[in-house]
Amino acid sequence: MNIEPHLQQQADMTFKILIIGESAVGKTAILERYCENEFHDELISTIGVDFKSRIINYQGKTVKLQLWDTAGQERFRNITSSYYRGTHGCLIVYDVTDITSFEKITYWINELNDCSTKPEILVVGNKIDSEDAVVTSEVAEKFCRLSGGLRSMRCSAKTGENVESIFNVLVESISKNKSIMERLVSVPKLLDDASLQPTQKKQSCC
Ligand SMILES: Nc1nc2c(ncn2[C@@H]2O[C@H](COP(=O)(O)OP(=O)(O)O)[C@@H](O)[C@H]2O)c(=O)[nH]1
Ligand SMILES: [Mg+2]
Repeated sequence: MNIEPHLQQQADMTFKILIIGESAVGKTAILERYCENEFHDELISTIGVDFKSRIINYQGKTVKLQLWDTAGQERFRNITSSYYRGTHGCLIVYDVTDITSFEKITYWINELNDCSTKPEILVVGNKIDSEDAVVTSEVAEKFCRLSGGLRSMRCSAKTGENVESIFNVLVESISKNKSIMERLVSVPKLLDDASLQPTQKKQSCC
């Protein structure tokens, strides 16, 4: 799987991927690392930016990943229904140095469970470069097993460790999910960038 910038205009399909989780866990940092290979030490303001895109080559097809980041709405539990609508995959991110952010994963799983069309979910522990890690991979994996068999991975947006792998695993899960792929084929226009503006308040999801 690799970046093919010259293929930007000719993607065979588009996956809508959300990055959710508590504030300051590193959602925006993961996106910046994945899309721009950059890292900033300060809190990154996401105001005005709804999503970034990256084109990958997966099993001979060009896949456009439309990667949605929150602009701080997660702090106020104020995420709109259009943000979740049509989602194919979701990273639920926590900070391995912050137990509270880990405990809040259940809240984010429930948000996605409200969706009529279930996305693929990957739970991601970020900041593994830090010496202050308190959430071990064993604890995270056990929690994920008990939460319906979710997958759990860890990464560092700061060093870049595992960031590519996380997206690769999520893309693979989406492409193996029959109901998601059938939906993609039947509504190919659903994910036009212009039709996905996060303007609507969350009422009934999806
Ligand atoms: N040590 C370390 N710090 C990180 C990492 N990822 C993000 N941060 C820092 O955590 C803070 C919050 O990151 P940000 O991406 O803005 O969090 P968001 O609110 O979830 O989007 C910033 O100060 C980042 O520099 C990481 O992998 N390791
Ligand atoms: Mg952010």
